[in-house]
Amino acid sequence: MYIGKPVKRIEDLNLIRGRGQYVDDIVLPNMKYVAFVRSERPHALVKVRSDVPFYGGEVINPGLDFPIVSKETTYVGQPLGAVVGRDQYEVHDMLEEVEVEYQDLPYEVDPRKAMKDEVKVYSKLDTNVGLRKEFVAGDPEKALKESPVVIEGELRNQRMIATPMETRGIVAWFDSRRVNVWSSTQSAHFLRRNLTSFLKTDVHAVQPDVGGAFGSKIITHPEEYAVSFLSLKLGIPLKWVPTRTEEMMSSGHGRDKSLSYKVGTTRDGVITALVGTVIGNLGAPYQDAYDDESGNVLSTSRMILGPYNIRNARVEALGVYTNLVPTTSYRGAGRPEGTFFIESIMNELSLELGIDQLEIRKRNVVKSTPYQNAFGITYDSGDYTEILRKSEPYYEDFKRRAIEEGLCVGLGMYVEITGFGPWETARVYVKSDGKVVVISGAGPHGQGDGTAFAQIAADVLELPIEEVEVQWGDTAIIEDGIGTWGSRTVTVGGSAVMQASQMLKDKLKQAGSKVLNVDVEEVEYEGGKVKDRGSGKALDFREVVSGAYKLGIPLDVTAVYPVTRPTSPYGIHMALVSLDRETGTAKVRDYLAIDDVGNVINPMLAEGQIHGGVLQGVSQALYEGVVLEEGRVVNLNVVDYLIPTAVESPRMKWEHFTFGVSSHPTGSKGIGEAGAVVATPVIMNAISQCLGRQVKEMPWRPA
Ligand code: MCN
Ligand code: MO
Repeated sequence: MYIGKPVKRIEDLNLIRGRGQYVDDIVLPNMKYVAFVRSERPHALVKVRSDVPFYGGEVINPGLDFPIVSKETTYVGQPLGAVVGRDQYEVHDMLEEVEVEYQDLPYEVDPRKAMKDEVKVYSKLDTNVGLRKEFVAGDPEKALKESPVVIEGELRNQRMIATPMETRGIVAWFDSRRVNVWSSTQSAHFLRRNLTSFLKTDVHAVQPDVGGAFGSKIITHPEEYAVSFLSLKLGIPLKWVPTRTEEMMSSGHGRDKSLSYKVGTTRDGVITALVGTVIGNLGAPYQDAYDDESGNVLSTSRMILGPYNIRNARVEALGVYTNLVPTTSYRGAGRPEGTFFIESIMNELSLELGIDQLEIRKRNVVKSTPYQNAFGITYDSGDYTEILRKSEPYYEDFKRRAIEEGLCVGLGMYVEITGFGPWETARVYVKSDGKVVVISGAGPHGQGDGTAFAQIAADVLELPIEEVEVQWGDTAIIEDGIGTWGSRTVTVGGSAVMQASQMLKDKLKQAGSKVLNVDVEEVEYEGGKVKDRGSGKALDFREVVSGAYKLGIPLDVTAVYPVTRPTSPYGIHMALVSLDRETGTAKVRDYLAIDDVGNVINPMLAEGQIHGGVLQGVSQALYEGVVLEEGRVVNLNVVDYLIPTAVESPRMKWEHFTFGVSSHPTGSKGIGEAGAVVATPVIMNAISQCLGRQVKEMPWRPA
């Protein structure tokens, strides 16, 4: 059995030997390069004069300002058009031959002001409010009035930049039949669907090796539309790879949400009512980004209730357009914001009422599952009280060390939603030499799901894992697919692999029985062998396979696994933090994650996800965040933006329990985002405990 074991990543041998193939490694004959002229103003009418061939919005999307601007730009960094040249050097020189005349228009980057519609962030909008929805349960106003304790305030979750190791990038080539694209993306299939409808031409999309994405490579970006279009128009292969600064100014930003709240409790800290308004800063009105981010604003609003039994609640969700780069999913996609809001509130209550942090959570936590929260989200399984109990000895130990060493303890609990639908595909086939090939319609890009798929297929087919090869990220090798996001891949994609492997096993049994000349009911499959129960005669795997080929029985199956409902991982994390009273510098001394993600397919991969996610969460609390000056982001490189390194990574420990599984065949729940969902409030709560008051803005920088 491989499931549940720390099998080493099958992905890594190539990558660590420098044999990965990323977009920028792809070179095609006669390939030319593309560079984009980008807006330098947050809101303006533009006129372009160019001494070199220039392809603007009027060429690519006549009459429209998205994906490429025709007339009116709505954020700094927005692509106004492209130039095409011999190499990266020539195209960047060519950019200097393009002159842009701006006629400035009033701009607004603050969603609270943009909501008033005094300034239209884009002239074709009727209102800057792009999304407005209310969630209500019980009678929150009455409950609030009757609450002996009421706290109120405003929490801000700052604008972030995903910043994966590899930037975006695309190569596009029209081969006279279809447009072939290689893109640093989270889904070849999603990209193919979008490009096909934009170009009205058949598209073959490939996701080569991808150096991370963290949500920023889900949507189809303006540059991907433009480069594909130009390759078709010019009939030559084209490549675009941005500089790091370009990437940071024009790839989707994340988070940027606030909550103003009123929360009522009993005297012993049981929440009786929650009333609030979530405002999400959508940035500019680019439809592809809106389709992604509006869902995140709603998810924040519905998940504000957290793992707590809150029955009287009203949350108004607002998504507001501004003159900033559009926001899109960033690791956790709405759940980190919701978790930050409710966990900050919990900690504030603990400080206000003088009730221990763990104790106040115990008093509010959901008592049994399945549980439907007041806004209709189902927490499918698990035992929330039990996980708090399990955390107690660790918490006591942290508290003792805090006193001894002059440190502070922060706590954060979370529940989230993973394993989104609508479906995922998997294809499994056997070559005539007996090698099994597994193909997924999802698009892992660093997580290691390929290894998990191999584990699953090897277990179902009862074969050594070395016999299984895993492929993904190519629309030509499997009919369709969804992608990798929302911590769905091992659960949804893995369940598809499980089903396809079972279907293949049935085929193998069928073929084996034909070769043995007995009824299929007479044979059993074990360890890759097909055995006739009556005579005891057995065929080994290779004999079954070659027999199947000779008899004309295809060993090639595809499963489409439909998702009936997502699943809810949950857990409790804690940190020991030091705060220098003179400089204000906070440091994370120790970090403990306790999670229940149902069945764990590969504990090494799962723990790795917690490490990465936690570091990103810690970094949101202490380092990262865009700095704005006059409508533009000014910290657009990894040094000024403060991307954490190994030095900033705290010592971490991971404990996991399985108090409940998901309803999917794998029984797993996602873990790809959990660390980033909860780590931020853990750190902010530790700092707040040090200070004796709740800090409501991030990052906590010494200044
Ligand atoms: N896993 C497991 N058992 C479980 C859950 C997960 O063994 N019960 C393992 C899986 O086998 C897989 C990994 O943990 O190797 C993550 O699986 P899963 O939780 O299904 O999440 P996804 O594969 O769908 O990954 C998406 C998630 C998201 S949404 C973001 S954002 C993110 C993240 O993954 N971006 C990442 N982690 C990232 N890690 C890397 N290296 N790069 C990114 O861009
Ligand atoms: Mo994601």
